[in-house]
Amino acid sequence: MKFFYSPNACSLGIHVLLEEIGKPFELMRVEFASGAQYKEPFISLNPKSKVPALLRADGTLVTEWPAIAWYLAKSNPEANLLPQSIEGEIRVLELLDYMIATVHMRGFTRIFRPGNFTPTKADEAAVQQTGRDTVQAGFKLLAEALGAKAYLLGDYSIADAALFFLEHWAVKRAKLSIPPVISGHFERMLARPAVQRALAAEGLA
Ligand SMILES: N[C@@H](CCC(=O)N[C@@H](CS)C(=O)NCC(=O)O)C(=O)O
Repeated sequence: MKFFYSPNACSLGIHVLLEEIGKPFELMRVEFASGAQYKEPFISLNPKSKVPALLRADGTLVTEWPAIAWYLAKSNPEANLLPQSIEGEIRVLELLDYMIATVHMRGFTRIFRPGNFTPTKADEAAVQQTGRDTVQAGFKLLAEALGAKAYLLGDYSIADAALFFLEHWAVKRAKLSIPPVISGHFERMLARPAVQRALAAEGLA
């Protein structure tokens, strides 16, 4: 299996899940600095020009964070990365969609790539502020979802790996404050050997 990633991108969360599973995989770095995601050979493999992407042994590609995480959890049941009940599964899907489609794509992407949201340079600061507001509102809701539990669903699941990369971005990239219960979750994630291995492999430790 080949895992396409870029250091410090949202692929970090999938990297954590691959480390949790512990089976061999090949790390394929996509150099965003040189625009490799928009060039051959990557663009033929993934015309979406995005990471994460997972190339499986049968030659088929899986893209989109929630789909990759779901595939990894379902194909490695012994890793216990999903709740057993339908109720638990729909809550994971609900959280994943919110974290990726809203907090990442409508929040952090505005902060990191304001130029994607406006053609006018002078508007970029306002775009970034909207991004910060979206992220802060997101963490408030996620803090309520987490409550006093150690992990979002109680037991560790793929949803925690998504929350982890958002926390990492808030603290290390965007320098945003996060609610205390989210900080506690971040610390628990940082203590997991799989997280430490993923950070080290991406040069982020
Ligand atoms: N909807 C996609 C989003 C993936 C995404 O936005 N990835 C970013 C990195 S965090 C990317 O590859 N960006 C490259 C670019 O837009 O140039 C998913 O769920 O995987």
